[in-house]
Amino acid sequence: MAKFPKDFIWGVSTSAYQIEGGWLEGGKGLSTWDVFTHTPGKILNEDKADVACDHYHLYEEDIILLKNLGVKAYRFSIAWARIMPTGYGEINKEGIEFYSKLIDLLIENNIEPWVTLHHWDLPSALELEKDGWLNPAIADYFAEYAKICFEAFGDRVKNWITLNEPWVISVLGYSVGIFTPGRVSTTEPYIAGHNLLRAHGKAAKVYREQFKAIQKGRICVANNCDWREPKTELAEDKAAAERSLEFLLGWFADPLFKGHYPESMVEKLGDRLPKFTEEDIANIKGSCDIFGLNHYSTMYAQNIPETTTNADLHAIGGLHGDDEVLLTADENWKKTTMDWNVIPWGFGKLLKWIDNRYDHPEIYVTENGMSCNDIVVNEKVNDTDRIDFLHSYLAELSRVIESGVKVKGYFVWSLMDNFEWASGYSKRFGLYYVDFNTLERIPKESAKWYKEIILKNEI
Ligand code: PNW
Repeated sequence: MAKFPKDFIWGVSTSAYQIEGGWLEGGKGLSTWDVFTHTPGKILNEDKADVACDHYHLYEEDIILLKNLGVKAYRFSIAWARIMPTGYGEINKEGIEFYSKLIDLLIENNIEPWVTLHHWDLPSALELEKDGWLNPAIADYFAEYAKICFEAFGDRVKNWITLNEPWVISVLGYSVGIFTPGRVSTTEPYIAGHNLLRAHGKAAKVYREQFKAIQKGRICVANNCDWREPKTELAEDKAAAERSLEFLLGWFADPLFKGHYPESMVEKLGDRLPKFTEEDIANIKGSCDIFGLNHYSTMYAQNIPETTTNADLHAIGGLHGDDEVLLTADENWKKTTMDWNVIPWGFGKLLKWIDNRYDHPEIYVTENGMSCNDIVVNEKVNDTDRIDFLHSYLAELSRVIESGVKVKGYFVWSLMDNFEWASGYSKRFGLYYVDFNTLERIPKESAKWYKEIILKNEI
């Protein structure tokens, strides 16, 4: 048994597009994900999130679920197109009112709102008219939107996450093309990534200069990172694992915490990696009050020859070859239904790597969780695999905290089953089971288990 620190923040996470529905309601504009899911061939089973969990109508019920879990914090995202239907210009009052009511109700129930400003659902007009994240001007549109949110909600919201997983937006959206805007390019991922950092920087500057002194909140990015374990003891494989982490997390966290891209990226990418202006650096460097981490899995890493093309890499099961690293898994490792490896020690190693590389930041695990084959039997979902997963990852987390790494909070992905992007409704991550026909929510065994952990504050 290990105790967690007294003020440890226990939470759960969701995102707007994955749970809200109400895609044409309340004055909302279309987002890129609305358009993408309505494009044949993009999503498994042609699933769409027009209704999703219908949280837009059922949010009061969902706050009761949160209350029943006993979480101290709830991380959700704001749909930019609900606040600004085209992403710029006109403000939609109904959208502001929706989130305002949600925030008030959370606070009434003693649940801290943790708000993500952008969890991938870019207003479609910004994509169509302005080239989305490829256009440097997006940073100003984002800062304007962020300012409206700070103004409307910042009296009550004290924890802001500007962006969710800029790596996923850049790589899955602009290199692999399985997420919006569905592009396949060797240069665009780095332009999009660059503009995502610039957008965060400008929004953070607005917060720092115009709101922070009065509102006294904190701001950060939620970056995703899995652990990379060297496949062998060979120096070249150890270097490959390090390089893989740099291309995954360092790409975004190095500029945010150190003010420049990792050397390995500068070297390997040459002219494909854009350069920051002095103004960019002033906005970006040191702009995060805390370190947000979404963590799911671990892979082995080994060096591959520089001559390997992306096509070669895809043929051997790789994703994105610019780091010249081959990722593999041990066939004995336990896997989730996403095919992600369950390796709790990788979580611990990653947290120590972050602590060391970024000079001991306060870390919040803004997402961690497992997709399982959940089924309802006699009104129960006996998700023992998920309980084992959460137990082992939290036990690892408590050891890491014990060793001095400053992890201050943990959010399970996710409160309830929801729309899992390109996988549609085929993957279930929730502590609550959602029947997508009746929209009924049923607590899984893991929900009861998590509630106990929160109550005892120990694992
Ligand atoms: C995250 N990867 O997505 C997102 O923040 C959530 O919206 C999502 O539902 C959750 O994790 C589960 O997938 C990721 O390829 C998608 O490494 C892909 C990756 C990582 C995270």
